Amino acid sequence: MKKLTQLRRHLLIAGASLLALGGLAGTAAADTKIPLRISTPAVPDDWHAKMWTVFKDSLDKSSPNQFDTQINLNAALFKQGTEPAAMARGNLELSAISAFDIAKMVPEFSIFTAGYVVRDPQHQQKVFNGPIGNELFKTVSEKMDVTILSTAYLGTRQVNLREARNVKTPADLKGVKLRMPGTKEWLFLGEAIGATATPLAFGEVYMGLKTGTIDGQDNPLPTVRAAKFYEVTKQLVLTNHLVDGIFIAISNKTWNALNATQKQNLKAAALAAAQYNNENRIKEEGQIVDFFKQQGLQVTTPDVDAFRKSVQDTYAKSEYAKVWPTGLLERINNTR
Ligand code: KDO
Repeated sequence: MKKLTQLRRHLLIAGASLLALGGLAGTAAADTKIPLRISTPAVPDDWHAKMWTVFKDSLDKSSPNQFDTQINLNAALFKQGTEPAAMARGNLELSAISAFDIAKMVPEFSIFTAGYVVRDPQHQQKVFNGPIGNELFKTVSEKMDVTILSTAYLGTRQVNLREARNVKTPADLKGVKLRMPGTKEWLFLGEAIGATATPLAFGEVYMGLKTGTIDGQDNPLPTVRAAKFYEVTKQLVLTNHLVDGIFIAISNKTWNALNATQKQNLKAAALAAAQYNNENRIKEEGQIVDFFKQQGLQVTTPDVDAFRKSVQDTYAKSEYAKVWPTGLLERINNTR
């Protein structure tokens, strides 16, 4: 009887040790996965939020058990605009950064923050997937310590007002407190279209519109839908003032530590994500106006040529244009 109890105790101890070993092995496997923390202010229902799931799925398929992809939306991990610094410090692996984020560190990139330079999403892809993109992305890597993997179309920015007004030219936006993201390049764009630009983080725009601390905001129409800005505004003015892009970028600390196959798979995942975003966003932009009309918004078309002329003149005379490399604007214009 005593022998039997002793045997049982031995068996129990052996079992417990095996379990512990199994647990350790499990932890070791998880620890060897390369963490890919992603941070974006995008709201879950927007295409450039959903594209990260496409990115994750693609990577899990091509490189099973190698990456631990963690998607953080709504600026839950890093505040809007602070992602590039976090990536350079090695506190964040991936994000989709704007031309405005890049222009802070690579001044010539401000050419893509200027209104009416990029013509449409196809033009955007040709510019960034060709020699211009290659040259500029090399400088981005050197100066910002991040590698751009693909270019996603954020959409064409439109003016969205809390109270309807007759807007034909930039002069008609005089005195309108238009929210822009909080950097001087963004504020300059808001002023260039004729408004009084005021900085506010994306996450605070809905409340700003609801309470009236701002008179309007600008964003692509799919974002106006996804972030529900249509609930607290009465008008969309189709200025088409910026064909906006965001760049899927990875910290060089992470990128340089990968082997060639991992790099290839990561690049493929970023291209798949951008393609998913681009196709869906372009399709939605083509049919979304009816949705806003059904929601009771006025959708009006201003004199876009007057906006284009005024905005292009404003940029041409600005400090920004002084640092644009000679011939770059022509090269962009001539990209077809
Ligand atoms: C915005 O704050 O208006 C903006 O559209 C700027 C973009 O660069 C990007 O940060 C975007 O917000 C967020 O991803 C939310 O859609």
